[in-house]
Amino acid sequence: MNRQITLTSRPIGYPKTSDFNVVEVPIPTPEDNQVLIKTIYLSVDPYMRGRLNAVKSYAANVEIDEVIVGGVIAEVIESKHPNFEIGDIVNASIGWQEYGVAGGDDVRKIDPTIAPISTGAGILGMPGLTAYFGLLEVGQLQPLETVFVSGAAGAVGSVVGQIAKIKGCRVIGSAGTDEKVDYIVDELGFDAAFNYKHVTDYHTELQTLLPDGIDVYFDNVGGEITDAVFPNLRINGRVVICGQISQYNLEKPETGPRFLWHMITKRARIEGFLVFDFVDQHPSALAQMAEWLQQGKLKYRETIEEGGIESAPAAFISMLKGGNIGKQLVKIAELDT
Ligand code: NAP
Ligand code: FER
Repeated sequence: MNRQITLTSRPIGYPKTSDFNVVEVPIPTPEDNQVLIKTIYLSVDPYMRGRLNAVKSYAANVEIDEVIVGGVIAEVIESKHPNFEIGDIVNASIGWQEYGVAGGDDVRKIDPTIAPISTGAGILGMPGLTAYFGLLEVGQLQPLETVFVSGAAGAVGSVVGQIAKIKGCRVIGSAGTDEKVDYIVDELGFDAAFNYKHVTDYHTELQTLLPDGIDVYFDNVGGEITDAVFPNLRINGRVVICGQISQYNLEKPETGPRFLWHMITKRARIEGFLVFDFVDQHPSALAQMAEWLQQGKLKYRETIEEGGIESAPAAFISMLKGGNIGKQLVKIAELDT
């Protein structure tokens, strides 16, 4: 049998485990040009919170009793596609379930000799690519510039800071625990960091850590931290809107200070993006990231919930509340081969 996690009720505020249900269905059968895959790791990501709302966006929302959307790292256990064999490791979007079928064109093969396969959902997957394109393409980062990244100890933010260091930049980050702050400074080489739950005056903190201002702000969180960036931008500063996680679980939208005046005087630019905008360049970026990883220039951590498919809702909620360092995953099964 195949166990799946479905949506029982649309969350109000932070999701609760009772918003989800575990159901059992037969394992599906692949048709021509499809593969049957067995989930090894499930990825839980902030964007899934938006999919649980009734509001439709560029991607369809999850309906009540539907399987929760999401990416997995999986093993091919039956193939009706010429390019895949039993035992191949792939990245696919079958959602929160133990088994699924996918078209051969909709899955990406993972090379298990480069790094542990779990990295295909993290540093060598969607979050790593988000960091890469957000910083280098949207942010147009130049050598010797100064970077501030919020959400700096997470899957995306931890990679942003390290790429900025590879490019010879000064980088500071914010994160929600002292352990995370120590990790990004001591292990990842950030120049400085602060715990946003202990600091109250973000404006003064940013001024102290980057007295000459910020060239690129990589925004993962939004809210008050982001408000404090605008007065601290340098001339021609860039604000990259990657995520706004501080807003995802609010029951009532926030209105912040109106700081866009600073965009005028700083001739600054603000731009949002989606990692999928750069899909044509994903293969070359992944090759670059793999090289940096193998050279020891990029490091990563993962927070792995070992409780199987039933524990996916709890792992998701924990990630939304900051329980993870680096990429949050759920281990679903062992490899067969
Ligand atoms: P992540 O950072 O690994 O995990 C989420 C983190 O958000 C938590 O660990 C928590 O860390 C932090 N957080 C939660 N509530 C917060 C709040 N109120 N204020 C500040 N921080 C808060 O997740 P990720 O996968 O790397 O994603 C990071 C951001 O990038 C998210 O906003 C996500 O939506 C966005 N994203 C965008 C794209 C795109 O294509 N644009 C793609 C992937 C991800 P603390 O302990 O530090 O609070
Ligand atoms: C994300 C946040 C938001 C993300 C995608 C979105 C892939 C898109 C949201 C929408 O279209 O409503 O982290 O990651």
